[in-house]
Amino acid sequence: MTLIQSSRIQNAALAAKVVTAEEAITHIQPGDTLGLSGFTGSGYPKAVPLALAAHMEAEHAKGNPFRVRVWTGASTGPELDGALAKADGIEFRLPYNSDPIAREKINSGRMNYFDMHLSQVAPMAWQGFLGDLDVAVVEVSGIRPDGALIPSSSVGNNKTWLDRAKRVILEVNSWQNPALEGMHDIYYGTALPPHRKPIPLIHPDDRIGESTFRCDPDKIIAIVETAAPDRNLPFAAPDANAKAIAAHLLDFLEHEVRVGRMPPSLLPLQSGVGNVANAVLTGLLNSPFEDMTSYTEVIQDGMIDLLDAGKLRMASATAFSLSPEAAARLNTNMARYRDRMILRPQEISNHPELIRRLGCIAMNGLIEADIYGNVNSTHVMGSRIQNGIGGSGDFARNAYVSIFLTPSTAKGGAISAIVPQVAHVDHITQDVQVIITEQGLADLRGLAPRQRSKLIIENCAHPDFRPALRDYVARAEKDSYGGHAPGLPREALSWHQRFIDTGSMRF
Ligand code: 0RQ
Repeated sequence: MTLIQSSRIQNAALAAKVVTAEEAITHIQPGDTLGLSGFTGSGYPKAVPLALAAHMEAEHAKGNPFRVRVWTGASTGPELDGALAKADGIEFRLPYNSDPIAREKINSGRMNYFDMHLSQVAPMAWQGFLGDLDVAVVEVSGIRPDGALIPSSSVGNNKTWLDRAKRVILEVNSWQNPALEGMHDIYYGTALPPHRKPIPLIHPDDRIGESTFRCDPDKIIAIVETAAPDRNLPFAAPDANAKAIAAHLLDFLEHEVRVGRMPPSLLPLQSGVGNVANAVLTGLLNSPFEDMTSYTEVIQDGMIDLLDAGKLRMASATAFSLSPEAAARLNTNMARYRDRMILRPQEISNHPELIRRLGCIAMNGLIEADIYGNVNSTHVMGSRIQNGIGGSGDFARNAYVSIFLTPSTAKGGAISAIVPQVAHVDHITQDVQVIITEQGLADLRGLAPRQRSKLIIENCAHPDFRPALRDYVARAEKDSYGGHAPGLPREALSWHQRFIDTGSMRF
């Protein structure tokens, strides 16, 4: 690879450390733990992981095992998770992953994966719970004359990786817009107990930190220059189900405003990943709400549309997750958006204290929910990981109101998203206040399990699956060991077993 030598590196001592990606990876040894930048397909290193994957493949061909432990912010891109997983180079990974090759390795038992709450990654690294961090590999968009690092299109755990790693490799990506400078808010006030203090953030648009990362220059062992785009996958256009889900959500929010439980500008919005979440944001475009804010983890296309329409006053997150079209729109007008967007470390964007204080409206997707309102966000049929819990737990538990959204069926109607009992639990019934499908909405607030089951079945389940669910509940209420949350253990997971055996949950 040739050296680019861009003007993005304005510090002479650091400019002298520019090398090729192939030279940079000589600082990475088998068994090392790497802290990599990257969150939902933005701001991840692109050249070093590719060079490392190629080197691993060459070593594996010679019979020399070369695998590393990988910590990231959340999902990255094919050049990182995809390439390293394909090379069989990841021994262990945390947290959220959406890469299909890595998913396959995890589900085949060849890659260890620790799926954890996104807000907890940095604190647990500081607490020493995760072991030592050998090398940070972090993409930045530039280096200032004083050596301060200008963050890229995601912040994620980069502050912690730069602080904790023994050695640091930087990628300076000149594809990233220089006008990103000033958008970030890097908070340096966190501490370990018993020295923790309240985080001084009262409104979603408060700035409480610095616009750049600090990094001891002596730890920076190599700098690689790149000019490569983020992953930026297109979103599916909202289908009829997504539009119906968005319409039910809008009805609910309008009702909450009418009865005085929310102000007319709502409360800070958190929107999960995926097509349904993005469709919901699009639905808010035609809502009566004005002057909205968001305190969330990713800024998706729908949020850019809301900003453009003047409906959203500002958006706080830790990363972008944009289609190529929205990324181009953002890049062309970055200076205009910069004052209305803030990117923060994920321990702050997802901090339970802040989510509770701000009163966020949490809106997340799910794999399946059960008749009592427990939610599985992660494991298909209880064992096959789809992505990971991501930030959904951070928000669901601490939100003002926690809403889950899903089509009522999956896989062409073969699977019911409403089941007698979830096969894996991510969000317990106490953290799930509203469930919405294209069929309708179940407002579970203040309801006992027997009341919840009726509402979820009648309002949310697909009509094809309602008779079997009603039958299950009727028999459970008669024959269950206990009457509080009636269930029939022998039958509770039989819907999943039927799918595994026949390819369908249908009777
Ligand atoms: O798989 O593409 O192979 O067909 O799951 O499902 O319907 O496209 O929905 O994109 O909104 O994702 C829960 C996965 C939903 C997401 C989940 C299959 C379905 C499809 C995607 P295919 P859809 P979405 C904060 C929030 C956890 C993290 C989170 C997610 C694929 O929302 O990862 O909330 N959430 N983070 O076919 C079998 C079922 C299924 C099913 C869906 N019941 N059985 N397969 N699928 N339901 C943001 C961050 O943390 C970064």
